Amino acid sequence: MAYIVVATSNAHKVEEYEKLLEGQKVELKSLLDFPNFPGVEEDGATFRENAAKKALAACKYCDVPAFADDSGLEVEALDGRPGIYSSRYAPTDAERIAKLLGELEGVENRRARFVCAIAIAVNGEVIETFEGEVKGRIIDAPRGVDGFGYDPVFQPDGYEETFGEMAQELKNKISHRAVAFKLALNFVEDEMSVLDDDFDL
Ligand code: ITT
Repeated sequence: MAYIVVATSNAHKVEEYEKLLEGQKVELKSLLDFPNFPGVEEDGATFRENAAKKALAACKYCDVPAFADDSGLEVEALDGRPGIYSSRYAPTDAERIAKLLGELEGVENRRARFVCAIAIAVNGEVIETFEGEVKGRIIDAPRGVDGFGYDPVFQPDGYEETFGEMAQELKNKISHRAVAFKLALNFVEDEMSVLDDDFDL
């Protein structure tokens, strides 16, 4: 079966993409399957630029179609921080959450959004990028142990649960990643000719 590489070493992202790709005629591999992949410096100014860099590097290294996701949390009261620096904001998920709640202590405006940019690279070229978002708010103390990253403190609009409490199937319907991925999948289905003949998505 043809396979596609998602250019991430984040096992939680891989799990979400495996679910999002369920039922499609393609096998998903990730950089966890390519332990010697040299890595990419995420020095772009935007989610889209970083996603494009990651997708291109993986496509060239693995010699198959690849896509990458660069994602993060933008908090209104922090002028969009941590944004593209979400994974580098502090060393661990717990420290990132603690730092975020510390910065927001006493701050009334809790509005935030998750953003996900997905880039697709085929035959050594980035062919398209897509962006998805989910809006919500940052709560005062973590709730739930599911998901990853900032999930336990993010409550999406229209729901009582945080992403950390929500069933994965539901997060996978409404998340920034799900929205961007749907756009990417529609594009691939419409533009199948850009892919190899045996790439039967
Ligand atoms: P790769 O670059 O290998 O894909 P990464 O975790 O470093 O893995 P990013 O550079 O895209 O990925 O950083 C995304 C960070 O944003 C991630 O580490 C989380 O802290 C946060 N984030 C993104 N999507 C999230 C989600 O669905 N739930 C919670 N936090 C998320």
